[in-house]
Amino acid sequence: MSQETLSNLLHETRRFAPPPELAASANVTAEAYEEAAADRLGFWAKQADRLTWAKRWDTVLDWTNPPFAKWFVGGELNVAYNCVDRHVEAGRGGKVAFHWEGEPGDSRTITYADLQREVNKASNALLELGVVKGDRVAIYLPMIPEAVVSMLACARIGATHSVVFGGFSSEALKTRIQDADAKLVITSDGGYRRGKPSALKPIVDEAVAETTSVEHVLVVRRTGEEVATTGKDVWWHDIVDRQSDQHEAQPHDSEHPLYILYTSGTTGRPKGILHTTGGYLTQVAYTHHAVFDLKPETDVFWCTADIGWVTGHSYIVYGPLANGATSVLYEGTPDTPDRGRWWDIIQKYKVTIFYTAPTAIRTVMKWGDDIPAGYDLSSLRILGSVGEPINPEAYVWYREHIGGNRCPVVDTWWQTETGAIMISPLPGVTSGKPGAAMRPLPGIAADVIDDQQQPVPNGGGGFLVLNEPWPSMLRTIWGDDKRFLETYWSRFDGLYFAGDGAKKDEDGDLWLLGRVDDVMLISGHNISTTEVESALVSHPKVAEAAVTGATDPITGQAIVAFVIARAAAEGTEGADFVKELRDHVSKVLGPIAKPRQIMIVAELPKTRSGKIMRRLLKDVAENRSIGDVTTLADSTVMDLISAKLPSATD
Ligand code: 6R9
Repeated sequence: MSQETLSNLLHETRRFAPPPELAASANVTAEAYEEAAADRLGFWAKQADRLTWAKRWDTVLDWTNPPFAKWFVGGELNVAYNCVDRHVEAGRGGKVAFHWEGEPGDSRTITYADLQREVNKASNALLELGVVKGDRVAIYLPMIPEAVVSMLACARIGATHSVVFGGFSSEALKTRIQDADAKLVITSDGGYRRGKPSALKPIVDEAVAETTSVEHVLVVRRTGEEVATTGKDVWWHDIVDRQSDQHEAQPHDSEHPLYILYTSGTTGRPKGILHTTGGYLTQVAYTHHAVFDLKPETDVFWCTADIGWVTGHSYIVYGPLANGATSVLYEGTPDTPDRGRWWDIIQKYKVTIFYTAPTAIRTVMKWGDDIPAGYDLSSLRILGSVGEPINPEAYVWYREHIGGNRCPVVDTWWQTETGAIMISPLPGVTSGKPGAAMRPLPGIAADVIDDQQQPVPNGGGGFLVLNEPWPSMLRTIWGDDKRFLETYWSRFDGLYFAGDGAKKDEDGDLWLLGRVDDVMLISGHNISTTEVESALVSHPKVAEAAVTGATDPITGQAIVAFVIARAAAEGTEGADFVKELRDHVSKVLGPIAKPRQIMIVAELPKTRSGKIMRRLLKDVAENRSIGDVTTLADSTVMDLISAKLPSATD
């Protein structure tokens, strides 16, 4: 039996130092780590001063009743004022807040002054519809400016928003409306996706018909397609457009509920993650400033996430706007009208900071290097990654083919629950290691521990935990304190357990190894799916890989891999290729990690936010009927993979 909690098989020696000019003018230097270590709460108080408070707080942190934290106790502020009005008051009303790009090619330029008028009008419309402070509002919209305006209008009047991703079913929308007891739903006739209008309103009608709390449905006209109307409907252009563009923002308590965002994790009933006001805005503003080195005067920031995910909340809306940034907001998919669309947008708006997910990076890698090579991407200076571990090879590809070998890549680890980035390089400080999220940010305390709650030594792997409360932490699961305690605070005494495995390398830097539920037990060794996937992706013909453990009579579990080949690669079928890949993994990680079986597939099952659903692959690998596929982005993917099964054994 091995002593380790989680094996450390992958050894990566490449290093990328920060570009000297970037380091010389970086927003945050290495001193921030020392400063925060010397006085963590003082450090966060200083960051809270980036915001404009109507009433200053009395106490930075109240942790007398853990894990129920209160940050900036007694303080009062208005989030919308901080994100919009104060920039206009400072004379920056003419600055662009969003370059919005519709999928069909239409666009809108929205300045901070425009945003202020729109948010004020929407706030007045919500009030006319009877929404008051403390009410919940469900937002089910495509990536159009009204999505941002709706969120800010809620924040302004103190209504708590619950954004539901526009790709979710009416059933998912219904349960979220019910759980939050939403009074209003904001939606649109539809949005554009893959070159055609995609309707949303019928989905809302179906959901709302089965709920009792909703009084009105506010509908934005986006596609102009015919929609059925119900007695609850109000058109956005009928009610919002005629409102006054003046609205005086009232301050709200620092712990006032800002939003609920449902996260399903990999299994189980969705959890309504609750975020509040002062601490949340402090940490999203600080991390956006620090991790992306944002220079609001010159940068153009683009986060490709959907507004329905936490990444969209924190790094499209609240962080960038609190910092007065100029951002890109794009409605559609990366391959409409062709696979160059994202690079075209970067070229058009001269994007300087680009933040996306490993799944997207691996997809564009699969499509081929020649596509981004056809565009001018020289405006870029920093690249970010979020959502999954980034495989070293995908990181290096991203750095080279998108970043022209000049831009640091920041791999940012965080969760819906943490609200903001927690572990990440600092682009002007850290020498990046491909695949590593590196260190907790200044002011954040994280560690990797074993099952006895002891920190693992350098070189060891285990459970990622957060040792101290942080400003943007979730406050509870909406309506379910007990589940909040059980889910996050019960496994280790006094620590927040994130559900992820991680390792500390020889220098003590952190590498994320995926969800601990996915860890495989092979002949007594705990092997992470991430390391085997990264080894597969390091083969030049492989674009993407997903790995799962399947029951095995000899080794307990055996490794089964699903691989997508790069489009331009040749000889990617048949037993020879499979053998080549098995040998490759064995060479990179050691014979213990050699997959028993490899299937070459065209697609992998992913959640709508792009995370691989290994649970479903395990069903295939163990020849079971396939489990719940309702959270899959494309439910036909599993049929394709299952059909591969008979010929796939090596
Ligand atoms: C922001 C977001 C959270 C889970 C998290 C982890 C995975 C996110 C990661 C990462 C490795 C990174 N994750 N970022 N794993 N490296 N840089 O994605 O929130 O949708 O709640 O997912 O995503 O497993 O626990 P959310």
